[in-house]
Amino acid sequence: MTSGASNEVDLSACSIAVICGGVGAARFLAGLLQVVPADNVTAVVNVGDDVVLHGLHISPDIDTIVYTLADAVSPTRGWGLDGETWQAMEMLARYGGPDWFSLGDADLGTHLYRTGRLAEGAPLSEITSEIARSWHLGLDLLPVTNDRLETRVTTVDEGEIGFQEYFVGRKHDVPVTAVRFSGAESCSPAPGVIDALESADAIVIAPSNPVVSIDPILAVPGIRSLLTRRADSTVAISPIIGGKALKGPADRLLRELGFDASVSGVAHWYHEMAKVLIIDNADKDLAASVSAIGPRALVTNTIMSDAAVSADLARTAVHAALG
Ligand code: FO1
Repeated sequence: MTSGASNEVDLSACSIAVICGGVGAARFLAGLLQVVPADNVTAVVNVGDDVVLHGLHISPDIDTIVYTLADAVSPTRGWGLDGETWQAMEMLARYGGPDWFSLGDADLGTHLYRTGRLAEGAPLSEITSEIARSWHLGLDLLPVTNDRLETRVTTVDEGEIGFQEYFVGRKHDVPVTAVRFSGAESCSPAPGVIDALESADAIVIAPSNPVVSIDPILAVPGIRSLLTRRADSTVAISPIIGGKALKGPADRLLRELGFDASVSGVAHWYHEMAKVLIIDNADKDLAASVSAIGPRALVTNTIMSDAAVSADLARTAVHAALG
């Protein structure tokens, strides 16, 4: 266990790939872009949360990262746009249309654009880079695959439902017995994903939900074996702090699927593919048991309450991966 990495390496020359889910990953990327040039960074993003509603293709994890890095995200929700209006949803509700998944009027513009470009035959990766470019994000933003990949959740009382039906429709407040990623076995990594993960000096698994945000990415053929082969350059950040997830159902999903809802459970989850697991100060007493499971525990502040903490966490993670 070390209390932080030495800082002698010049990060401006390092290429970094980040395995990303939604809100936690977006905050981490915002910290990372304070400490390394954006064009050194590639984000490989989960698309298992994607959903087609009202005929529109919605990519929540991609959009959460775009809006966060563009400093346009709603600070209270962590997703969607700040200063949003909801007239389209109100009109939909007037007609009794499905309004359980809140799509703001400006946010709808993103889904209209993405859906229109998909209809023209553009791959999701091309559309995502068009969207990232229009917000001047600078980093490479890659969906893990351009193919269909859908996180499906089996609940005790209803059987298998879609991820957003679970996460939003039922407020992730129903017990889960299984999670699967429909389409995983036949999908392939999007252009640039394998190259980025093969060539990155450092790989960071962002503090996202291991079960439903990181695992869909690992389920894409070739990704898990690549990260396992490159474990020596890979660091994971625990999204579980003091046995709890800061946001979302990561703790209860780990428990419901038979893992400890703790940094030890996360260490088991990532032990093959990360040489270091960064855990929060709140879990310093568990560092020895994390290191005994596999990844070396590195204790620091992982609660990204402001830009400075996010930057420090990013700096610590990259130095640990390079170390
Ligand atoms: N999360 C909610 O809890 N309620 C919503 O109504 C909701 C709408 C929504 C619309 C666009 C978008 O990009 C994200 C949205 N999210 C909403 C978040 C979404 O469920 C994400 O998948 C989660 O944040 C998990 O990554």
